[in-house]
Amino acid sequence: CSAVMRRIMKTDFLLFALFLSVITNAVFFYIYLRRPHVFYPVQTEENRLCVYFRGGLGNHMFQYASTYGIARARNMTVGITPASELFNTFNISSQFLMGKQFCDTAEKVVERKPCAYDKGSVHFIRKEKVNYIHKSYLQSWKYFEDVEDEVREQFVFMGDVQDKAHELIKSLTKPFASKNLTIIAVHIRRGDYKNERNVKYGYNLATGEYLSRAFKYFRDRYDPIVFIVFTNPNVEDLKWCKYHVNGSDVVFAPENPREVDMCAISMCNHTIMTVGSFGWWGSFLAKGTTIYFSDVAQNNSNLRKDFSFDMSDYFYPGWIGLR
Ligand SMILES: *[C@@H]1O[C@H](CO)[C@@H](O)[C@H](O)[C@H]1NC(C)=O
Ligand SMILES: *[C@@H]1O[C@H](CO)[C@@H](O)[C@H](O)[C@H]1NC(C)=O
Ligand SMILES: *[C@@H]1O[C@H](CO)[C@@H](O)[C@H](O)[C@H]1NC(C)=O
Ligand SMILES: *[C@@H]1O[C@H](CO)[C@@H](O)[C@H](O)[C@H]1NC(C)=O
Ligand SMILES: *[C@@H]1O[C@H](CO)[C@@H](O)[C@H](O)[C@H]1NC(C)=O
Ligand SMILES: CC(=O)N[C@H]1CO[C@H](CO)[C@@H](O)[C@@H]1O
Repeated sequence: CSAVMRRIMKTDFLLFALFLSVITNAVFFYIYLRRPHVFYPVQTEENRLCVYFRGGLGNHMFQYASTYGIARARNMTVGITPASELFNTFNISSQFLMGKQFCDTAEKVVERKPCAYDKGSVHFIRKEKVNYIHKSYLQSWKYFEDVEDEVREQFVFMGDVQDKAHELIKSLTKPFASKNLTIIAVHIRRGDYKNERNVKYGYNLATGEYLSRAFKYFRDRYDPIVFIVFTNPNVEDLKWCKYHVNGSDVVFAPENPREVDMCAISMCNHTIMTVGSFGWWGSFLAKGTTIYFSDVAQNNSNLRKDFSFDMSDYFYPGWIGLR
């Protein structure tokens, strides 16, 4: 009887040891996933300013460009983890890529206003040999004003994206084939900006009147001309656009990946934008004349407070505001 007992106890002990080792491994694996720096020394990458990516492609571009500008101003090196669609859109140098653990353990910096320039976002108190992460939107051209050429050099679209965008423009403008055609990209964003929460926050949508004024601006100056309209492919927005934008000089771009749309916009001669950072960057990269909707935020709204008093930190110098 006691021999049987002993055998049972031995089996139990083995099972228990196995159980303990599984639990211990699981705990370490969990810590490894959540807090990888526990297993790595942090000191090997110093004075990095990490980019915190959130939002859509346009947001990511502001976050990257501004953090890059701030890092250059503070003698830091930008740090990025490859968790952004920027890397299948642009041929950005991999020299800034680093392990996730460095940015996960970095000290946080935050901005005061997401659509305005703030000195404190650049000249934050910085300890030597410490990595920082800018958890901000940083939507102002002033953050990368001094390194604009470097930013443009990095925002060069991948070869395959360029090919698709080129094909798209070629096919859309074919019926207009004529010498010296001026091509205007029109980016109309409505979709998410229409929802109750955004309207309450203070977002205004571009109106049909704004679009007619913007179209007129270019029609008065260029001939022959063609407008290529880029918009959300949902039924309601398309219907709105087709009602408010008309003429034999207007074509609608079919649905394409976002990076192809932005590349195509950047290849046009001039741009008309409505709201949002996607149109902002398409216009910035196109380097032509840009007409923007100046009434983007309701007066006295929370959104209006996100901008500087005249919104000039946000809209690029030389762009023409209409409403
Ligand atoms: C910038 O950083 C480099 C290396 O981290 C250092 O050698 C250099 O002295 C710094 N320059 C300034 C102006 O702080
Ligand atoms: C990225 O840029 C490098 C250097 O300019 C070039 O050799 C490479 O072909 C580019 N890659 C793509 C995918 O366009
Ligand atoms: C081509 O268009 C540009 C811009 O509208 C204009 O300045 C130029 O005179 C035109 N050239 C010809 C040959 O028509
Ligand atoms: C429009 O842009 C294309 C590509 O950059 C350029 O080749 C063409 O000359 C421009 N057309 C006009 C009328 O400015
Ligand atoms: C909002 O404020 C601007 C500038 O102060 C003014 O021009 C505009 O008329 C105002 N809009 C409304 C709807 O009150
Ligand atoms: C942008 C544009 O040209 N819109 C016009 C579409 O057609 C209506 C009705 O003819 C005009 O009122 C808009 O100005």
